[in-house]
Amino acid sequence: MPTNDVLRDLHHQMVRARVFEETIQKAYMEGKTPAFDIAAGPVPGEMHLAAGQEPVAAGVCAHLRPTDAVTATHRPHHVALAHGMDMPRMAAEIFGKQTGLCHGKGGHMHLFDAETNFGCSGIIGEGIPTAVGAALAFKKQGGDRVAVSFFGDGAANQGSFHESLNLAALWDLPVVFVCEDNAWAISVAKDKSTAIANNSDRAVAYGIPGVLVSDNDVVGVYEAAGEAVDRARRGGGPSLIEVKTDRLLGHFEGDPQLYRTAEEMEALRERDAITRFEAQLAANGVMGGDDAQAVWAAARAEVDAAIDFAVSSPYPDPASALDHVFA
Ligand SMILES: Cc1ncc(C[n+]2csc(CCOP(=O)(O)OP(=O)(O)O)c2C)c(N)n1
Repeated sequence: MPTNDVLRDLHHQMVRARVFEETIQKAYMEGKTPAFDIAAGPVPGEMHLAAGQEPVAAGVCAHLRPTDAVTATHRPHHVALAHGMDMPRMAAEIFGKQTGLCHGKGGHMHLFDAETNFGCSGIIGEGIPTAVGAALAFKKQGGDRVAVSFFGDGAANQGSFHESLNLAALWDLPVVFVCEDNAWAISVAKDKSTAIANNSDRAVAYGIPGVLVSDNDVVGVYEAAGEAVDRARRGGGPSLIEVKTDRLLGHFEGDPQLYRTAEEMEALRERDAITRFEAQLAANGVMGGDDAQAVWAAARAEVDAAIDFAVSSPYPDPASALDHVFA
């Protein structure tokens, strides 16, 4: 069982990610209604939020150092924050501002941060071989850095998943594969696209450990990831972890979600991982209700400051449009 300090830290990380997502959701919807106009408002383009999936990011990243490499997906905010990305520069990137991590040219799906060795992509399955490449470099350099790839259950049906696991196992690389199984790939239910129930079972095909965390429980993720990251650091090779998690919101903001019933959505909200964890912390005397409220208030202040920084930052100079662009 993690120490009380670790438990409080896991809670803090989940709360700040949730508050960030809720705040971005509001900013994103500004000016986009009544007829949904994806190009309108202060944050144009698509927006994929990860509310509900915080346990995966918090539980895994608690074991990482900024020198470890992390790749994530088109739904990257919870992972980026848990891995230590600077929140104001991340918010500025999402708002397309000059002060953003990529000077506003990447947007919310393309957050790159050399300081925390973080990258993500709108291309499904892209981050999996990229993490394997980082792990290969770490192994050749010596030392104990590890790479972690977060990806969705839909991505696990891409060839890049299988090719990556094969090479990582063959070369015994320090990499941890983390599948965030939220049961959906856009509007396609996992059981309509995937031959087996648990992607963790696919580890057997590559002779590596496969661990299933079946209930979106941050402590379960923390423990599974602790073992996998430790194994990778000690030269014990790759592992695959699958977490059954929950996507509380649509695939993208503006998604009418006609493929999910109101009852299903309500059931998801009722089993919200943060609320459940808070009840558990209170029952075990780790954190009372007032302490939890103080964490939410501090997260709101942190997120508001980051959004203010983003909103008040300038847009990039149009003359710089071709800077940092490779062709
Ligand atoms: C190579 C590629 N194919 C298709 C798409 C379109 N697409 C965007 S998100 C998505 C579903 C991804 O599902 P999953 O990997 O489960 O992640 P989740 O959205 O559930 O987090 C698809 C097919 C894409 N972006 N890239």
